[in-house]
Amino acid sequence: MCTDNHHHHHHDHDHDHNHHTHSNERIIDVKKDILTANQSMAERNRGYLEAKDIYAMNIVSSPGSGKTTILEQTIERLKNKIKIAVIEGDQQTSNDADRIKQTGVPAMQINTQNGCHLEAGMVHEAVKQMNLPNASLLFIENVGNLVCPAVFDLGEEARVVVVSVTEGDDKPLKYPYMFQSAQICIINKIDLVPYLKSNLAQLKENILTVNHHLQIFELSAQDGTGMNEWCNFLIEKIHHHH
Ligand SMILES: Nc1nc2c(ncn2[C@@H]2O[C@H](COP(=O)(O)OP(=O)(O)OP(=O)(O)O)[C@@H](O)[C@H]2O)c(=O)[nH]1
Ligand SMILES: [Mg+2]
Repeated sequence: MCTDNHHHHHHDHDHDHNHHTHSNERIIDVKKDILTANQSMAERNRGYLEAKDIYAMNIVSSPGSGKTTILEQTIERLKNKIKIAVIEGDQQTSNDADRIKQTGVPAMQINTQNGCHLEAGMVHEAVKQMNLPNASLLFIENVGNLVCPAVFDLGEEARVVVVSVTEGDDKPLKYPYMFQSAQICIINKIDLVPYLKSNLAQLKENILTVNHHLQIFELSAQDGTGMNEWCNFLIEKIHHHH
């Protein structure tokens, strides 16, 4: 189920009371209910996480931009300094949770089946089952999708949008809602910039055009470029948070 929270409230009643109009209105009402229910569950998650002093990050991107690789590399560098756990969202397979477990930190896979995003209720169930330690860092890797996860709050403290340089520098302009809903942006795979026509400066300009508040990190999760800066930022965040 995908939806967006724009254009829901004011319908033009142009006296076109045919069947088509009615069923569309019903769909819009159902979508609004889903988002309202999600939002209240997200607030419950937020309260739970806050009480346990858990800093939760919702990692969103299109498929294959490198979310799991970034998490693997981040965990290797931070696991001896911070308590970390991961919730993995994908339509099918436990591949990503299995990859994270290799690093030695707890991971739980959520399969959304035909769903294209995680919802707060799914995270609620996972968090309860995982019995997370106090004062820890929780990464939630969302389903690879640059559209739907933008409107589903999971109760996270920060949202991180990952965009890799191979996706083309126009992606922030074409999918602005995701970039507008995030506070942090990771540009990944910068090791590939020399092989591409797309332009890193243009990508950054487009990111800031849609959301000039975004804090940008340039990474190569493959060769480690930028990882120190990213990890220092996380350590700082966690210490500030406690
Ligand atoms: N060259 C290069 N390849 C990378 C980098 N980061 C990830 N990759 C590769 O990109 C591919 C996808 O990486 P994943 O970490 O699985 O991406 P993901 O965003 O978790 O993918 P989904 O969960 O399926 O959406 C893999 O083949 C990685 O090895 C990078 O910084 N540079
Ligand atoms: Mg992944």
